[in-house]
Amino acid sequence: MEARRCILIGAPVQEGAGRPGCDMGPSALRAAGLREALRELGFEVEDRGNVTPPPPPPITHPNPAVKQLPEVAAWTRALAEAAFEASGAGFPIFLGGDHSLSAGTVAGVARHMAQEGRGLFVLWLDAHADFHTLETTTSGNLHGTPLACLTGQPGFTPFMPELAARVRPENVCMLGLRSVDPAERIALNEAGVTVCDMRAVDEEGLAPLLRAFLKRVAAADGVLHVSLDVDFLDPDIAPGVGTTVPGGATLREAHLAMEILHDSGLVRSLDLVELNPFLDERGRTAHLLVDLAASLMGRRIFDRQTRSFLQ
Ligand code: HAR
Ligand code: MN
Ligand code: MN
Ligand code: MN
Repeated sequence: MEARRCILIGAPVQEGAGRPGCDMGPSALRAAGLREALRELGFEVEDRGNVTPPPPPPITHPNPAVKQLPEVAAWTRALAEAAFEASGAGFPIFLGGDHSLSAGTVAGVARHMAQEGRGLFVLWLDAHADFHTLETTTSGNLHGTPLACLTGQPGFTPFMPELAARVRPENVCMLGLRSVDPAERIALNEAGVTVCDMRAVDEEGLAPLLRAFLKRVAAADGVLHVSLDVDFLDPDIAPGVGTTVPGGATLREAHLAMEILHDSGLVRSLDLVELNPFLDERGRTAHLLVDLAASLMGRRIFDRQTRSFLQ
């Protein structure tokens, strides 16, 4: 891939969320200056615009709670293709859109990395586990399912597009977790996903938890996809999301996570998801996401190694 090229891909998906508004996410992230922030860091930025999904396939699922499965399946197919193409050409940043989009983006990135012989690891920054299957979801909102789908949990075929490459559950780390449904708890107890809930963050600190995971990624010669759900953050600093859960990451914790991720050199792609501009306060959450993305991509003021200010 070209190391200094960022590729922006809009994914205005809202069919997976319980309330409308996430389809405005890509526009808000653009308006908040994502492209300009990346250019300032020295990246070439290619904005590929928004993905358009194919017509929804005629599918229904026996679980009557499930909502808008055909639409989400169509998005997944289109986004997996867009992500596969973009990962070969630069560092893709997927502008959501609700979190159901990650079933497609991560599958596409995983397919590219599999071709290069690199195992893909995923850092899931989220209040939620998003580990429901189509059978277990009770809300029926499919943004509660992508991590189960992309790790190949049972029952997604033949409803969702066949995965070209699945991510091993052992390669996934959830960080920021504080809202997990009963069925997700059962599935996660079996799955082998690394779980860092907010209590672990409180007791041990975010940095050592994240560093332990990054060490595993590096030891396996893997690469990392970061999926950042707005509700990972505390609602006091990030109100522009439909599923706020109190007690999330602070501004400093979130930036520190991004800075550590950048320093690792392991991150190859990023989802910015669940931003709902309709619920935001004067663009505050959109601006915060842009700042966090900039930290992940290398924004710094001081180099602690050389003890000098960066120009
Ligand atoms: N677990 C709940 C459900 O399935 C809430 C899922 C909410 N998911 C997101 N993304 N907002 O993390 O309905
Ligand atoms: Mn590549
Ligand atoms: Mn989520
Ligand atoms: Mn969430």
